[in-house]
Amino acid sequence: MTTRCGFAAIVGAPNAGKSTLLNRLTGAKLSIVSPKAQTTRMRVLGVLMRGETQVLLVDTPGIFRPRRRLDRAMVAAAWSGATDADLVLLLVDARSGATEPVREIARTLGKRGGALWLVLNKVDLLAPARLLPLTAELSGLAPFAETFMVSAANGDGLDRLLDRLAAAMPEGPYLYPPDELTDLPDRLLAAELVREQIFLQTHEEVPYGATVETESWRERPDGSVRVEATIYVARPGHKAILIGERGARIREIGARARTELARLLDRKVHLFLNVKQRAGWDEEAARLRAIGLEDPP
Ligand SMILES: Nc1nc2c(ncn2[C@@H]2O[C@H](COP(=O)(O)OP(=O)(O)O)[C@@H](O)[C@H]2O)c(=O)[nH]1
Ligand SMILES: [Mg+2]
Repeated sequence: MTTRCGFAAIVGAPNAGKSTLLNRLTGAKLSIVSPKAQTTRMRVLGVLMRGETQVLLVDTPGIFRPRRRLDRAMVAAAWSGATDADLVLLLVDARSGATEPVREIARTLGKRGGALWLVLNKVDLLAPARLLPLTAELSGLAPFAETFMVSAANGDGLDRLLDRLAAAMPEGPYLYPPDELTDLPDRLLAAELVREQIFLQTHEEVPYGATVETESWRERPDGSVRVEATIYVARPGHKAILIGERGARIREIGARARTELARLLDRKVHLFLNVKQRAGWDEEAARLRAIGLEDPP
């Protein structure tokens, strides 16, 4: 039996729907999603099987102009995801269209060479007539070998995309066990699910100023797991917001994250959250490493 296996990286501007696409294609909530930009901070791998082919799909942080050390590490992780891949998918929010950041990413990808496909996402939100001019405009910026129009939200066009992806993978042995969904360690997954709730339940700078680390992970004899996680916030005011009135907010964050984690792990979870203030965590190499990022030079 000849097997195929390769890496396909999803890159694009923040909010294009990269994480939604990864989750939809793998059928699992691997990468956290929120309506806010820059939710994804690290590279997340999804393992997809299509016949005798293993597609290793890589979700990346959005590409934008970085300011903080954290932002630089996120953008560096996105570009390195693209560099290591056999194929790069530029995912574009078709409703926002060819914005200047999208054009810049397209031009950069075009110059780097390598196999490049264009995927227009969120086609559920706009009239089909707008898609052709957009395709033409973007195609002028980089040599896309193929173009797809999809909705990561409702699944339109994804079957064809997955078929083409599988056919494009090079021959080779599987790099991951076929029944594995991701390379993300459970501890990191737990921290990410807490961070997702922070993105969904708090506003303005609060989610951007917070990071989550799993401090302890204890298997219990009854098959459940006891997880303790710390949320670090950059500002004292943010701590009060996260905790909420009489602890209501942090309880709600914990309750929802626990439900999601229990579903993904398929076991009972006890989740305990602490909130600590730690000014400047987003400039600390150790904090970046803790969330799977390498410190950029
Ligand atoms: N209507 C619609 N919304 C989408 C689609 N794909 C993603 N979204 C929404 O766009 C927002 C950003 O999605 P996310 O996957 O976090 O984008 P990322 O920053 O590129 O990873 C979320 O609110 C998603 O629910 C789509 O195909 N259609
Ligand atoms: Mg994302």
